[in-house]
Amino acid sequence: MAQVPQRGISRAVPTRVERKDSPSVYRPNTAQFLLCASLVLALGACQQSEAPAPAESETVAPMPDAKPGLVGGDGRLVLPAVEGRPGVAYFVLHNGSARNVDIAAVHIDGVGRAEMHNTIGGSMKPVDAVPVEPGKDVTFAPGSLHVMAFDIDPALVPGGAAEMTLTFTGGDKLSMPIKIEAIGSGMQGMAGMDHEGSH
Ligand SMILES: [Cu+2]
Repeated sequence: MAQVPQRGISRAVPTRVERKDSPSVYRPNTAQFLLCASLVLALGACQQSEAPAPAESETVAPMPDAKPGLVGGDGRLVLPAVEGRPGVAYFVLHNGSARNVDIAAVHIDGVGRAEMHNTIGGSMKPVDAVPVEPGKDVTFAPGSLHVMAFDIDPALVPGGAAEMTLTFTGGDKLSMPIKIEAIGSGMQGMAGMDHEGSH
């Protein structure tokens, strides 16, 4: 007679394999991603997508520029003392081309809106375009030309970096890295400037 061997364990053991269908979401460094995205726009190819993130000790160096002869540098975004207020960004642009150029717009990744302003006689006014002659620099610095940064992403924190893109009249663009800084000793130039109510 056939004896069915009695297995020690008769209770049904679920053998279903836990298949978590949660996709393994790869979250690239947002700044890197945006940087790359900007480069795609600026260069037409993401040539540096494999490059590791720049070392933090590395000083801000001019990025490859899309518009020959134009070099941006010294970019920094100073965060407001109080979240929700506008920040201010500074940079230097060198026009090494043989032509006049006009900065028509500024974009900063992580910033909802960026406006070029000029401070004249203690008050500031929006600037539509900033001309730069061949061979000359234009410097955005406290007390003069500056970029007001509205609606700043809280992800932008002191010590971090972002990407700033200048758009020139005619549509050419130039991107450069900018350092994120806390408001500090270098900011006296903005003291007393009230950006509220005017925007
Ligand atoms: Cu301003």
